Amino acid sequence: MFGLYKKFRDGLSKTTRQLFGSIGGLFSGAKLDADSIETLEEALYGADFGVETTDEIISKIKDAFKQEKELRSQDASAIGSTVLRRVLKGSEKGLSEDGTPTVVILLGVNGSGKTTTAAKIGCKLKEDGRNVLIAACDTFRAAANEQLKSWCERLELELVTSQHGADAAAVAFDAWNAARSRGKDYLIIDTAGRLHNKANLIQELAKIRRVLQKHDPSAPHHSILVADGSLGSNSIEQARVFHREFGLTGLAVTKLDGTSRGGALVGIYRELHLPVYFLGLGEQPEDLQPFTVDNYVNAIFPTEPARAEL
Ligand SMILES: Nc1nc2c(ncn2[C@@H]2O[C@H](COP(=O)(O)OP(=O)(O)OP(=O)(O)O)[C@@H](O)[C@H]2O)c(=O)[nH]1
Ligand SMILES: [Mg+2]
Repeated sequence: MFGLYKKFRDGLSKTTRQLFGSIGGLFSGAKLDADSIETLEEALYGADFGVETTDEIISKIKDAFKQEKELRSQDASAIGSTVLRRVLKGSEKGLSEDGTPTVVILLGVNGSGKTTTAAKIGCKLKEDGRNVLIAACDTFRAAANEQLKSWCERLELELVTSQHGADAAAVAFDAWNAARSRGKDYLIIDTAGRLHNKANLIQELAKIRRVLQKHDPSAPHHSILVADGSLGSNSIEQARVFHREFGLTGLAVTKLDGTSRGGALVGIYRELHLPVYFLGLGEQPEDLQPFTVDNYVNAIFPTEPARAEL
């Protein structure tokens, strides 16, 4: 379990450094003063935790500071941890088996990590003993099929390929049939991030959903927005649009290893109540990890030196 936590800690270390690096480190014993509390406030904004959560954390730190002048950065971390745990209550979500097959569709803007996340999720499910079929429904980008194919070869996953320019919904329809007839537990659908324009993309996604529902009215069972974590507050806007247009069941937040803005999922959860399935903490298959509040909060606001090691 500690190994898994280490992945979160390493993957989110840029965010934690952003928060505590500017106020003298986390377990250095440095005392907080009005200036360092202000610096921490700016850092929380900078890490995209959002106004409400930042205000809550900072006002609790200020209250504690008034009562006890000896406040240290680890006390601030403990306060951050308590607030974040409360805010994120209920935000974990897994890929429950809800259909035969369970249909998982990955959506998101260009470059957010959909294709690699589809392969990584497939790999995870396979390791858990599930039968998985992946469908290449990004028929717009010329190289998309090849990219997914090479991932699936590497991870030994079954794939339904598509021709460049084919009707993505028809590919999804056939892929569902293939998954059903081959007795697959999960069908994972990769989609395009960009078409000629946004309206086209939304229409194509809606059509994919319609044809899947001809097979199974309850599909897709998991509609996951793959959001690039380094885009910070932009990802909130993406979540709003995709949720309004498609109806999401949750998020996978990628590329957290490359950013100090690891807080955006908190704002998305607060506003849209969209839970989080996975975090992307690096480029390797094992760097995609199921989201847990414990690991996320402990990595960002460590409360014991053994957990920090930064
Ligand atoms: N460092 C890091 N890189 C990631 C992560 N997730 C995805 N990437 C990289 O992001 C890049 C884009 O990923 P793709 O999976 O191709 O993104 P996409 O959403 O399918 O892109 P389009 O098909 O063009 O819309 C690739 O180089 C991935 O390796 C992550 O968690 N960490
Ligand atoms: Mg792709």
